[in-house]
Amino acid sequence: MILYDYCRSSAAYRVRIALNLKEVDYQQVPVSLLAGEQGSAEYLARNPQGLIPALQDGDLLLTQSLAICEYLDETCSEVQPLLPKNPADRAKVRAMAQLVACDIHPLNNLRMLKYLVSELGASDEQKIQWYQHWIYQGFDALEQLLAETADEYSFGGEVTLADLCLVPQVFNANRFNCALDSYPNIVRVNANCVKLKAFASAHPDLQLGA
Ligand SMILES: N[C@@H](CCC(=O)N[C@@H](CS)C(=O)NCC(=O)O)C(=O)O
Repeated sequence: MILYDYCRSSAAYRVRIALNLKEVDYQQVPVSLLAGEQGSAEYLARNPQGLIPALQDGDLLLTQSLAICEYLDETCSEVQPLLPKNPADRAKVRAMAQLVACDIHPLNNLRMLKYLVSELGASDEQKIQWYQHWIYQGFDALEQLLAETADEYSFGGEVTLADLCLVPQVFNANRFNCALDSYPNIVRVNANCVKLKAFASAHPDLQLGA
């Protein structure tokens, strides 16, 4: 498989963790967000949204990190399931994953931050305030959900899709100096996950182009 990737893309970070957990051999092709390569004609042919990641599996080209993670889960179902078996539990795990991927991350995406600064004239300080605001609002809710479901990981004692979203979001929160003291469940789950090899080797600092 080929992952069109960027080291600090948190959506790609989710997929790197999934590929590692599933023990899939894959090749990384870096697409630099800093250089704007996501907007090149070559990349737009792979993902018309101009967003990273995209995953190529033979002739199949997939976009959207959660869709890719679920594809990997279904096609490599014998290794480390990412979703519980029970429908109610699956819905809870997906809700935590989507809280991060659909309701925090898009508000703090690069194109959003660029628009705030270049089109709406936000200062650097306002940009950081915006970024932290949406993290805190999302983490307030996630912390409450985790209080019900978390043990070692977001949903009990097994790694799930929720953890694949939580860890990159905590990485972003730390990059933007968010105070995480009032989120003991988030901090604990993150610390447990990053000890695992699949998470550790997906870390942004260890990727091509980092
Ligand atoms: N919902 C998409 C989001 C993908 C996304 O926003 N990727 C970011 C990097 S984390 C990106 O490519 N941003 C480019 C930009 O904002 O111009 C997914 O989960 O794959």
